[in-house]
Amino acid sequence: MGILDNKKALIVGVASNRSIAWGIAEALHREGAELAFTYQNDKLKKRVDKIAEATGSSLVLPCDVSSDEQINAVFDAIGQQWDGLDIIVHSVGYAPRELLQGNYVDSVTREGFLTAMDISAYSFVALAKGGRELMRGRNGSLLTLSYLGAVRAMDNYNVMGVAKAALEANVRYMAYSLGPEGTRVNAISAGPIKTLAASGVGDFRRMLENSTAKAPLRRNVTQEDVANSAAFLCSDWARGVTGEILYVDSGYNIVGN
Ligand code: NAD
Ligand code: 0WE
Repeated sequence: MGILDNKKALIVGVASNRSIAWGIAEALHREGAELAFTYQNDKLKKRVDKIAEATGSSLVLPCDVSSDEQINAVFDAIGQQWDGLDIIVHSVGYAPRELLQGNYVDSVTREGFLTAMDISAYSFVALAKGGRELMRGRNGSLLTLSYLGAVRAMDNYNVMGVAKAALEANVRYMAYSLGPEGTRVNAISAGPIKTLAASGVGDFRRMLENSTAKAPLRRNVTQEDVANSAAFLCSDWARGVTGEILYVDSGYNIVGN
């Protein structure tokens, strides 16, 4: 007996065994969900195949979220295998690397800004659009991943902070829009975790040390911490929760000094 028995979930954003999406996939599987996965490109296919196998999934589909054709193809394929869909996990973010360092106003460009918005914010509602009919009327749950840089100006996070702010507003508007058909929409704002997306970041070790020193729990969060909260938000135990940003960050965000 798991809290996600009989639920069908699509996981978008696995790139390695350190990906937050990988941890979420394991937790959803543990709680009884049946899983489908997407991979961004052929380079990542093997890794995603591996976790799909580990979680008994045979639905592994290509999806670069900048392509509406690929998004539509994903839901066509799911519709052929499943009678509906209960959960979409969106764990995707990208901005050109040069924009994630130094002074924000110096480094930002029109093109980089639009890319960050497209991949990190628009893609969440694009997936919601694509999956809408499969999810309608099933008490479904959409979940995305955000970061504190959405609501605070933080060194180097720059244009990603602006994109995460748009993502969090997206959560609220999507919740308002899809609530009448029973679909909930939430985000987890996670503390820093060493993943591929974090490994390109200068000073990441300093950030981890800073959060262990300042966070109420005096430790960094793990993939498992985020994954267990994700399982809750996707489950019927969270039936009354929508439009919410849940901080899973050892309490770092509440500290005022
Ligand atoms: P990750 O590198 O493992 O995952 C990022 C994913 O985005 C990868 O799977 C990559 O394939 C995917 N992606 C990027 N561009 C894409 C595109 N065009 N089409 C399809 N997929 C694309 O890193 P992660 O840390 O697990 O990141 C997952 C999410 O968690 C991101 O939204 C990130 O902003 C968020 N987050 C991360 C941290 C952290 O410290 N690691 C903290 C808070 C929030
Ligand atoms: O959201 C993120 C990661 C976002 C990210 C990371 C990269 C690195 C490689 C988006 N795009 C790219 N593009 C690349 O080319 N996090 C919350 C992790 C993260 O990234 C930071 C952080 C933290 C924390 C960037 C600067 C400062 C802090």
